[in-house]
Amino acid sequence: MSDLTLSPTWHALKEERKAWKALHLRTLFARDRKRAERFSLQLDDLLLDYSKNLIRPQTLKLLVKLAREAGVESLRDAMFGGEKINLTEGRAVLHTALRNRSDRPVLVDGADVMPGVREVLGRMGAFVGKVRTGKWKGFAPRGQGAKAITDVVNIGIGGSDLGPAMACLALRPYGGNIRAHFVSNVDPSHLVDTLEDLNPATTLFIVASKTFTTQETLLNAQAARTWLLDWAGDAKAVARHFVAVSTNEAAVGEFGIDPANMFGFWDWVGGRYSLWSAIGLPIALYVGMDAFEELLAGAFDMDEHFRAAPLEANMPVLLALLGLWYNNFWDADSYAVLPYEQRLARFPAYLQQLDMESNGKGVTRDGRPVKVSTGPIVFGEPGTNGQHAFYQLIHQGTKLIPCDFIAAAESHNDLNGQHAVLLSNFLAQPEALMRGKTAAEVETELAMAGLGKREIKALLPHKVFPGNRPTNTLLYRRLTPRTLGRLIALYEHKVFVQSALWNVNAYDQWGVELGKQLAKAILPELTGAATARPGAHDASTAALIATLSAALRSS
Ligand code: G6Q
Repeated sequence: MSDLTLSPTWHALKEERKAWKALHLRTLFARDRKRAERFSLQLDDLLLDYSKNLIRPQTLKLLVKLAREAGVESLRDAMFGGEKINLTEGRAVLHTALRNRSDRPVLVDGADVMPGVREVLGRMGAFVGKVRTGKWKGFAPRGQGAKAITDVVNIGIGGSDLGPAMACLALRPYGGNIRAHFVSNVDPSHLVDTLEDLNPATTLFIVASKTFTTQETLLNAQAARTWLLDWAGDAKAVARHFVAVSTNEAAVGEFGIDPANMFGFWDWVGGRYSLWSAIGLPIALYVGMDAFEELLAGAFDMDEHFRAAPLEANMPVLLALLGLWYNNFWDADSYAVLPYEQRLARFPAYLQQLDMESNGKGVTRDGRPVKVSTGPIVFGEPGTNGQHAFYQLIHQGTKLIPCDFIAAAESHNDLNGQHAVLLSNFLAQPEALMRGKTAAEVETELAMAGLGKREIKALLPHKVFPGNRPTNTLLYRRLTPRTLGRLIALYEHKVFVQSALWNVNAYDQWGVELGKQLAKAILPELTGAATARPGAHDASTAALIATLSAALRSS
């Protein structure tokens, strides 16, 4: 792909940015009564209102033209078609095959992957059925009866944790008689605190690791096995209380988990895109297989939309282009995801990995340094909590932070009209960010409140809101499995489109390797099993190792 920044469209967008020095959204809304309608898009009950963005029709035209020039459509088709677009790992990228609800085959190296996908889904369904109905029993130590499973503990990290953990919290109203817990951190407190209230007789562990070599996961899994065996006193218990989700059958066997209790997936499923695979097993156990399949169906709805809708009416494409507009033409380094839905509390953390691990890249797909700013910093918290914390900076700070506001029209549990209060805030914040408050408005307000001239003069600059701060509003009827599937897939494809625009590989993550390598060298030095060769570390790291290794020895 040729350098996009050299294209006349890129240049025209720079000019368009200059024009915005004299534009304010408040005026544009006043001038164009149809603005909200013009800049909204609906997919079933999912509404994207992007009218409070710093765009006008010509801005959007240029952005869409840029997407065409970047070859977004052909790269999208290559991804869905099973081409090995993850160049540095030589892999296809087919999380979309995992939720392919059609009977279209999906070919990798000429072979259809769909029979394998369906086979694993079938095995998951059978297992989930047994566990949820109590037919799957835990181990029975001598003299005790076998008990049904009540608690599932997923042991996994990164892509093998964040998606399922986020989804289980989001889908709590669909949860049944099984509780789901997630242990990811190698910090022993995570496992210890989780096991504290659990009964080994009724606990099932899922060891979730694509590679089955991840240090944190294997250590936590070994500690969990010890906990189980301390109770059972018999290694046979492992087969009743441990299942694995992995692509590495040999390592699963070596760990002592019966391959019959392993659910597989494939190298063409990236970790952070894997919740649709058997990595979603804790979700299926928690909400049941039907609801899990609804989640897949929701993602499939978004896949179909993404494949077929013209770029100008394509939700993931629009979100991606708006993101690029701020990132590359407004120097916005970040964006905030603000779900007005407490159960989406882990959604920002999930998106953080999805976006920052995918597009936090400094070289192009062919290994040259990128010329423009790439993946943004993602952060967020549920509203209204965030309003009482960091929104100040978004309203009046010196940085431009585009925001995505997300909410459901209906709550699963309305309490004394609290949902309406939540929604009033959800509507007020984007309105405030867009409109701002002028000096004249502040002056009138303060005068009406009885303040004198001197007081008004002193307070006025603090009370002005510049406005013109961009937001997207995403609204759906209710947070169902299907809606959640659509929402996740929307952001997955948004991230993909941006990677195509920036010409970076969204599907590798070499940046996580160096720290792991160094930790491997430091561990024996910390425990005293090895001494660092002189000059192996900088003075700061060497002194910290000395302090901590002394602390470890004396504790
Ligand atoms: C995701 C990353 C990373 C990965 C974890 C866990 O895209 O590759 O977060 O998911 O490192 O890896 P395993 O599943 O192999 O244990």
